[in-house]
Amino acid sequence: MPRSYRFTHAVTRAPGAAITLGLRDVDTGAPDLALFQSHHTAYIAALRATGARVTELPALDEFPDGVFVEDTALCLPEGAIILRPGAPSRLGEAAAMAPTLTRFYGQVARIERGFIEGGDILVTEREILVGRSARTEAVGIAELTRLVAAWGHTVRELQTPPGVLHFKTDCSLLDAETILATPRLAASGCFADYRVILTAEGDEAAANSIRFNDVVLAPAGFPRTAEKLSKAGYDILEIPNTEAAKLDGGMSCLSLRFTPPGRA
Ligand code: CIR
Repeated sequence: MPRSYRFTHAVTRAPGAAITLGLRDVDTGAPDLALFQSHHTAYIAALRATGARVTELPALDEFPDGVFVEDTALCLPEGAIILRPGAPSRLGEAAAMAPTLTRFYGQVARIERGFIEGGDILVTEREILVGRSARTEAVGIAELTRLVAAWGHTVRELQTPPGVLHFKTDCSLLDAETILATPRLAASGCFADYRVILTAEGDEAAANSIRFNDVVLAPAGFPRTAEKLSKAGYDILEIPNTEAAKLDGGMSCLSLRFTPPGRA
């Protein structure tokens, strides 16, 4: 059973009124809360349709980007690690996630030094790829490497392309051997040992998709990339993402995906 994309559980956090204040690289207007909520509901329904048991956490007024739970923790089969987001306004989100993961894992490990966000971490079947970025630095990656080594995982440190928020803004795992990537990230050669499917021209924003059990959740609005994936044999579920996209968020950011120990 591939542990890098077969999961029993997911955790999400509702978008709250503060979402209009969320971080963004380029301001294309504030997200509309009601529309964001309806997209989020569709996203959760899609996760449930894959067989996930979804824990829906309430919005946190003090954290405008709290809906992007992926950045707060890394969940592996052996344990969960509370991360240290590099955006100062997001640091406290990680501590807020700890009680929920403690419930599933019994105890959790923590990054104590440096910064590292979940969006920069791609777990494949054989390794953990981490991109250095404006949010993820060497000290944080070294901390992660030490913690996961105890569980038998190896970390490969890479570079998130300049100007790109997170490593996974530009790539996703499709199966044990296959990665969906933008041409600009694939050109770095970092996926030389994998089969790579490139996003269609102009579809960079489709690269952040997620494989969860038998389906790939992909942002709606990128028919050419969706068709490439369908032709390659993947079962695609398209989820509207216009509001999260205004805050540089996509499919992976909106959930933590895992199988608690003892349930594999
Ligand atoms: C941020 O800038 O932190 C949020 N507005 C978006 C976070 C997206 N998270 C992710 O890609 N894992």
